[in-house]
Amino acid sequence: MVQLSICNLCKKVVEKSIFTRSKFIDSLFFHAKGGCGGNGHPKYGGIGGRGGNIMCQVKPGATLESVKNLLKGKKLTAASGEHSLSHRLAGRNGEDKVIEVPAGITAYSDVGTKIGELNAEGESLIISQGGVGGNPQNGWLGKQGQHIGIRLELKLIADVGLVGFPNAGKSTFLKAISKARPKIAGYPFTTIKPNVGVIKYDDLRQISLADLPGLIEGAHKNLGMGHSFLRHVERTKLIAMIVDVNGFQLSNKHDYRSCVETVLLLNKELELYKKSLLDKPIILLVNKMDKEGAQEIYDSMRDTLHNLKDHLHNYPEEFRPEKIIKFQSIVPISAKFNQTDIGEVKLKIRHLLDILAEEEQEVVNAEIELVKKLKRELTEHQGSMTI
Ligand SMILES: Nc1nc2c(ncn2[C@@H]2O[C@H](COP(=O)(O)OP(=O)(O)OP(=O)(O)O)[C@@H](O)[C@H]2O)c(=O)[nH]1
Ligand SMILES: [Mg+2]
Repeated sequence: MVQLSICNLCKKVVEKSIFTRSKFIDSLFFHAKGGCGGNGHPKYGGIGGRGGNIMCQVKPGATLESVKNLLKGKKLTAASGEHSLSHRLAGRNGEDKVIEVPAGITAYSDVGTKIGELNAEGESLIISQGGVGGNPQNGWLGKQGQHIGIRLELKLIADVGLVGFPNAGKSTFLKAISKARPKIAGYPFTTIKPNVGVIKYDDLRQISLADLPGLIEGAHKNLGMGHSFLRHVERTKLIAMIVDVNGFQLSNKHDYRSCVETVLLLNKELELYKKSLLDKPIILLVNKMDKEGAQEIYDSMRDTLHNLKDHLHNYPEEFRPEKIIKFQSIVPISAKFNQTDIGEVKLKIRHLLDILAEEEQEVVNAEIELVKKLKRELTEHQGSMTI
């Protein structure tokens, strides 16, 4: 079992400081009620207006914080449909209520059913239906709108997700490779909310990179910041794991972990969160190579990092993941001091994403060919039937 011998008090302090400092919200729960349908007019056969729907729509700049401020803890209700009147038999529909949300939202009902996803600007989704207006089928009485508990979950949409223990240099790397200016400091949990930066290339190609709060051993047991931020890695195409060549120690109350051990433990935390994350291409960045003695340490573990599987037996049970990562690339870097290293990683990331895009295109092309073939066979079959 992967778990640090973290004392409860220490855990509480860590948790408290995270939640009191962090304003970032990546999930939100509220009640929504679609508008009531208007009544019909039995005498003249008039139909009541439909109640307004409640919908979410992607708007650049929107955040879940802005949604929370809009709701102020209240239930959201859309307008009722108009009754059918003798001078206007078709009652007007109630106005829809539109909540502006950031891209990357998944909406779930209170029983956990997925209602839908919103991933791009302009997309919208009805989360609570307005009631139908009164008509002959419902005895001319407008129906109540749908009353539902809604959970919105935000998953950042970035091409690359940075994963590592605290202090490994994730934010330093983000700063070096993009124009983002995240907070950097020599203590753990400096980053308490995800930051996204954009890597720009000379030919105007852009690749986005998300710097996530550090993981610690036992994140799957909700230690430190837990696994909650790993959800943002789910939508990335590539994972960049970053480790300190000198290893990691959360505090002097915790055990020291060597660089290879941190790699194995991160492998295990990713696996415990969601095994399928390990199907993504993953690169390993061994950071702080400018430090004294770093090259010797790197040389001594180089073979192990390239063939983790073959060296697993040298590590105790609690370090052994079931599915071991085979890194696409392992690059020693100094995120803080060596811009040449950063340039190399920049090219590698682009290259890997291009390969991935080509592979996806090949799958799409194969599917198109298959559909064409089936259509051809069907037409031939139909032809032979009519003879
Ligand atoms: N010598 C050296 N120090 C580095 C390098 N990269 C980062 N650091 C230092 O390591 C410390 C942690 O860097 P951060 O970038 O804040 O680390 P992080 O992984 O974002 O940490 P959290 O946000 O706490 O998870 C800072 O003091 C950095 O200056 C490097 O390449 N060489
Ligand atoms: Mg950071």
